[in-house]
Parts: sequence; structure tokens; C-alpha cells
Amino acid sequence: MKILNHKSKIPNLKIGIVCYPSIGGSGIVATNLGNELAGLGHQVHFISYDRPFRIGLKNKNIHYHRVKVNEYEVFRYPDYTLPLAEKIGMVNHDFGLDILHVHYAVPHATAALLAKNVAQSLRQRFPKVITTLHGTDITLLARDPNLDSIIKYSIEGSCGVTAVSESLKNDTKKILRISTPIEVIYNSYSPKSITKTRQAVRKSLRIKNEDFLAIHISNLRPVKRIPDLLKIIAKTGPNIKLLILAGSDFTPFLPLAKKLKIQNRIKVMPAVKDIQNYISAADVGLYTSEKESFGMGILETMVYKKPVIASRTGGVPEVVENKKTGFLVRVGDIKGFTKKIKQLASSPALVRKMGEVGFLRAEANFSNKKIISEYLGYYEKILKS
Ligand code: GMT
Repeated sequence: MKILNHKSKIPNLKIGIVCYPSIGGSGIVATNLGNELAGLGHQVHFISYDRPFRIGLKNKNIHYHRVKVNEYEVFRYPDYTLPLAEKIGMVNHDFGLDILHVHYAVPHATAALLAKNVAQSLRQRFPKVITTLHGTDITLLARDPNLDSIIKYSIEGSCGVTAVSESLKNDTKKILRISTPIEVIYNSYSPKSITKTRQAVRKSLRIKNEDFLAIHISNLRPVKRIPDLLKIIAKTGPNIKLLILAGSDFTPFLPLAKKLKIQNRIKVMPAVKDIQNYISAADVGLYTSEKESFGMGILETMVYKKPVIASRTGGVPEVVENKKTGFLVRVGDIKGFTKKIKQLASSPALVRKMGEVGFLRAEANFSNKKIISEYLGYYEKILKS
């Protein structure tokens, strides 16, 4: 067995990763983790209903297994949990997984536990199940009386549980009243090489060099409070523009943009892969979420040396240091956000300084190297337990 040189003595592992393939935080985190682990020599098996957005399929250690959902007439609603459990069982049978790392309690951890029961009934070996909580499964779904006991069961039945922030860990303990130990392992992101100049990107977006450009990266779900973003921009001057890297359709927000007469000051780019080029061409990150257990877009913005103005909610204060790497503002405080964006727009030196401090903070706390080695250490601990 080959021993890896990553401060960890664990041999090459066979790791199953169950995640959402869509352009959302959890899918991006899971894919990044899998890509990095494969780069270290581990065999990584992604299991999902579609190919994850940023999967590195060129690496021979990365494998993708599609879950096929059957739409039998007898079922009024197609079910995903059962075919997912079946696929997990098949992948484990064919490849003998050591770890099954599922991202999201429902339905992923639930399907993992079902697959484990089936394997045990067949006297087959089953990997250690590790569940990573990302936010919505706790802050939204766990409050739903139709789901809470299944979520609790799925978490308590896992061999190991991680959360992406202290805030999410505390919410999980409080909302679900569970005593299972939860390890906080933050999300990670390391800079990628920039392939287009700031001028070239701005030209393609028809944004002038002297414009102050705010950037927002998200899936535009209601929790992101997109109307707040638009109202903030509307309250600033004409040289302040907004670029949205959107993970879903922006059309529902167009009427508000028109009403606020800012449609010419907003640029929306869907499904962008080279986010580094766009963030580098911007001046500040703007994140107005109601709830956010971590805020991947925020971290990505900091990594490219941009200050961030964000809501003081959930795990965001663990990422953004108020007045040092940007500003934290009360959720929904349009005036407060506007004041901060205007302050930064009039102080290039402060933008540069906060951007630099943010980058150093991201590098020290949330680099791929640090976080992947924390995950490997955690795998090792769970494998030994
Ligand atoms: O809301 C999103 O951006 C998607 C969502 C998800 O589950 O994919 O994101 C959650 O997980 C991300 C990765 O760990 C975190 O960075 C986000 O803060 C979290 N979203 C919320 O808590 C609303």
C-alpha cells in the first residue's frame, strides 16, 4: 500500500462522495474536496444524479457514478433516496469503499444508512459513513416537523459528523437536541491562476475601468435576499455597478431591477467556471443573505484580495472579520450596506488594505492544504474508532 506524504500516515483510501451536482455551495465544497483527495492519490467515487459542476474528470483517480431515478407510474412522486441507496451499495460492492462521505443529512445520509442496513443484512462490509452538514439541512429543513426526526436519525447514525462552521455546529445541537460529537471543518478555497486581465473582463462586461464594481456569487435562492442587493445598488451613485455570477435564473428579479432603474448597472453571468477572472476584475464583494452557515462566495471573493460587505448572520462572522477584511452589517439593513459600499468606493487605499488582510486570513484559515489535511486527519480518526 502506498503511503501518502500529507502529514498523514493513512494509506490510499477508497472514498465515496455523495453530493448535489448543482452549482451550490455544498456541491462545490464536495467536488473540491474530492478533486484534492484524488490529487493526493486517493480513489474518489462521486455518486450523484448528475456530473458535479467542477469535477476534475481528467484525473484517473476520480470516478463518477450516476444515480438513475426511475419514474414508475405507480409512484406519484419519483423517489431519489432509494435509487441513491442502491447505487451506494453497488459502488461499495464493486470497489470496497473505506469511507462514504455524504454532504447533507437528507437525503444523502439517510440513503447511506439504508445502504448500510442492506449491506449488513447481506453480511457485506460497509464503509464508515461521515456526514458533512452545510446549512440548509439544519437551519431550514430541521425545523420542519415532517423531516426533523429523519434528519436527527441520519446524523446520529453516522460514524462521524462535521459542520462547516461553529455557528452551524451550535445550531445543529440546539435545533435537533443531539449530543453526537460534531467536528468543525471549515470550507476551503485556494486561488486559481488568472487567465484574463481586469481590463479584458471589464471590457467584455462593458464596465468602465473607473467604475466601482461590486460582485455577488450565489445560487440566488430566497435566503440570499437578492432584492436587497438591487436596492443597495439603487441607493448608490451611477458609477457603482453590480456583477452577479448566478447559479440560477435571474429573470424573476428583472422587474425589480427595471423598477429601480438599475438594469444598466447590473451584469449577470450564468454558470461561470473561471470565477477568478471576474472576482479579480471587481472591487468589493456584496452578500446580503438572511442565513449563511459559511458563505463560499464570500471566501472565494476574499481569496482574490477583495474586501467583503456581508450580513452578520450564521457562520459569516467566522469568515469575515468586521472592519479588518470588510464590514458586517445587520440582515436587511439596506442603509447600512449602502453606507459601507459608498465608504469603500471613495477609499481605494482601504479597499486594497482590507483585500490584502482578507487574503491573508483566507490563506491562514481556509486554504485547501489546511482543510484537506483536517479532513484526512478526521477520516483517520473515524477509521480507527
Ligand atoms: O445556499 C447556498 O449557497 C447553497 C448551500 C448548499 O447547501 O449547497 O450552501 C450551504 O453550504 C455552503 C457550503 O458549505 C455554505 O457555504 C453556505 O453558507 C450554505 N448556505 C446556507 O447556509 C444558506
